[in-house]
Amino acid sequence: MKTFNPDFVWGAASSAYQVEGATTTDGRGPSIWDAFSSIPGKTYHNQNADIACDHYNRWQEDVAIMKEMGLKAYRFSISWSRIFPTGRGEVNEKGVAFYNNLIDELIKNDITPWVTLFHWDFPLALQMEMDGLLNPAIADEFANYAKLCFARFGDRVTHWITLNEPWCSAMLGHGMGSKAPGRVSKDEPYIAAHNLLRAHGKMVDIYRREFQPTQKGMIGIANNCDWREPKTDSELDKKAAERALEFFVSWFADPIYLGDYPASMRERLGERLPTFSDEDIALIKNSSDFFGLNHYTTMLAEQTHEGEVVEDTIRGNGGISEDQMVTLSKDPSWEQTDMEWSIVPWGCKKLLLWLSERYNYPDIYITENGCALPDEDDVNIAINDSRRVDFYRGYIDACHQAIEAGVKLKGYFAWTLMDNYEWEEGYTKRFGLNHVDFTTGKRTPKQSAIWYSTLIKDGGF
Ligand code: GBH
Repeated sequence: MKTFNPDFVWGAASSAYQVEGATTTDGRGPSIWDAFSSIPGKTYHNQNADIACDHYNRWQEDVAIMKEMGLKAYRFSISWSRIFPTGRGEVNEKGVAFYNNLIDELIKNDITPWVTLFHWDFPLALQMEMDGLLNPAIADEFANYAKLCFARFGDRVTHWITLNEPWCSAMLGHGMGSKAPGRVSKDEPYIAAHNLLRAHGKMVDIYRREFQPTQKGMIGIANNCDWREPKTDSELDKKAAERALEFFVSWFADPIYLGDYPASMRERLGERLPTFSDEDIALIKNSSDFFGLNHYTTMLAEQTHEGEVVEDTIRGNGGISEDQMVTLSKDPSWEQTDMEWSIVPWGCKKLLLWLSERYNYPDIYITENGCALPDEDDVNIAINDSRRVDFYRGYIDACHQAIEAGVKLKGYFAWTLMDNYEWEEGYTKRFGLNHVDFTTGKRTPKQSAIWYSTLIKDGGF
């Protein structure tokens, strides 16, 4: 049997907009995702998250499901515009009450809340009034919102994640336009990312100065990164894979762990990459108590050949491909999920080792890992999800191997607790350990949920 340390944190994750629904209930203000999903053609069949999993009304039942599964931790996010309907100003006490109830119920059931402050559902008012992430002044609005959350929830919440996947907000929200706010640009991703890092620095600074000394919690960021394997043994391809990882995760992690953007980005982007002021970097450097990693897949990376037309796909190339001169591809033998993401557990192990070496062996938590599988609208197919069990067994085994090789991996959160609103894919992509019937709201455990509970109970598999 492969056993894990008894303190290892086994959890599941979700995010506010994907599960809560009740988008106009109890004074919640609109977010950019309400606006984006209301524009024809932006999401699958124009689906929105007005109801989603109706978690806003079913939270007690959902905590009971977590308890039944034996989860030690639940990662969820707070909807900023539930707390501040216009992004700032007056607090919406009903929104605060919802999270207070959820937090209390989790604690009552011995489930540790891990709270993400921002998982993409940016307040629409601040988008319109301030141009959102493109405005440097937005960092102070993040700090103001975070401060309220620390003040109201920090007596019980001791695990904070400032931002979920800033790479996605920057590249998919401001580069490719596939996610809200739907902007298409080659330069804005670098500006949005810069302001997100500044916002992260300010949120952490407030926590460390005003709350951490008494609340004794920990705070970090959740970055996403897929592994990049050199396509051949050539030096050029090895460097291309390295560069692809730098443009992906080091873009955010180097400023935090090493104090500046990677040299490869500065070299290739020049002035298109903003520069940190001394004041900014003083707040950003060393601003994570742990390394949060969302990991889903692996791609092959090769140096883009001279004269080759670089295909202009931001998503498929983990960024703006011509900025990196990296061409990505898949090994045809790799099994695919319903997202067409390849299942490559050894890529997870390699990435954990790569991050550990580059950032001097920080404590790492996998804050998301999971897969969508086809045909699961049908509950009878969904509950026989042996392929998802295989997926989790493979990736958790890779985590075990990484730990044996010296990686300080301290926890793992499955994505996701239950099927939910998969952003622009609507309800077609199901990542849940539990099936949700979106007509009735009924939850049904899949085989993977049962397998995961057994793993948690046994402390290994
Ligand atoms: C996460 O993002 C989100 O945090 C979560 O809200 C979401 O529901 C979940 O994942 C599932 O999508 O096309 O081969 O280049 C996932 C981030 C970034 C992971 C892009 C896969 C593309 C791989 N994703 N990446 S590829």
